[in-house]
Amino acid sequence: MYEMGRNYENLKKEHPCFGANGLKTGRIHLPVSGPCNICCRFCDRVLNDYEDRPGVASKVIKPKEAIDVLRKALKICPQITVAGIAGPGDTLASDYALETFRLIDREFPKLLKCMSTNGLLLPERAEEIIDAGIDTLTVTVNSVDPVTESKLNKYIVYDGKIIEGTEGARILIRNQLKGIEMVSERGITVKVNTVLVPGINDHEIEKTAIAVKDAGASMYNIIPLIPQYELSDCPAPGCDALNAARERAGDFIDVFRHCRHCRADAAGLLGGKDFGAQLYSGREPVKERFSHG
Ligand code: CLF
Ligand code: SF4
Repeated sequence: MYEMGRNYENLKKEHPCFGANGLKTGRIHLPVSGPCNICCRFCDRVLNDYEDRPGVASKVIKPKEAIDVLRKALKICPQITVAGIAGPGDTLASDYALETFRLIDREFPKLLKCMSTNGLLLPERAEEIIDAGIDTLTVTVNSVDPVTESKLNKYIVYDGKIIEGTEGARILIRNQLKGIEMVSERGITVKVNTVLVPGINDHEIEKTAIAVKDAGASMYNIIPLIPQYELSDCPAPGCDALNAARERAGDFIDVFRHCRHCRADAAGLLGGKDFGAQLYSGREPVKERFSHG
């Protein structure tokens, strides 16, 4: 466990997604988590070498392979300070992410361990997350209103059942906020991501920012919709709308403004070239750099 990482002020110097200089500090995403337990209406998870967005990886790897990839990555880019897991599915829908973080804690104790989740299983798995030594946790909360959330999320899979519409959305939101409270009270620094979707959740960004801040989140990251799947006809927000939403949220919580919408297997400096092609044989370099980072 990286003790310094538990201090928010230190994270601002060492974690590129919490304000550290993205030209000097880097992150790697280890794509160990394939399945997901909810169905976002904008999600299109695929395996390929060329798309530069969350939810995409060249392949899904096993926890032990992730350690080999990490060792190689640190040789190529010693500025990497953060080992993250952000999909391509949900990190809590299977055990692979937590298993990988336990291995990282043993092998690379100085690295910050950063996990990203939709939060559905956060309350029931909070103890495991704390035990694995996770330093920073990102929870994607797209709305705290079940009616709005049901326009963004088709269903959840919970307790072995598919739960649709506002009923599923209500459970998801409850678990997200409860989970944020549980882990932040135990010293894990929480960032919340919201996918900004024009006409659906853009009018209630303040409400979401206030709710997640009250639950214990320290940082807020608003990322623009990449129109796909059921929302493929929805327009992506422009820079002005994105900036306006960030300004409004900034009245209530620290806002991160340099998100690169990383692939689930991104590697390198946040502000630099991705070198995933060197880690995964056969992969072509991606041009630039959505799940939920
Ligand atoms: Fe990865 Fe996300 Fe951790 Fe960063 S990314 S799990 S907090 S180490 Fe960062 Fe990439 Fe944006 Fe995510 S730039 S998509 S916010
Ligand atoms: Fe799951 Fe993330 Fe896709 Fe939503 S965006 S369905 S949480 S993988």
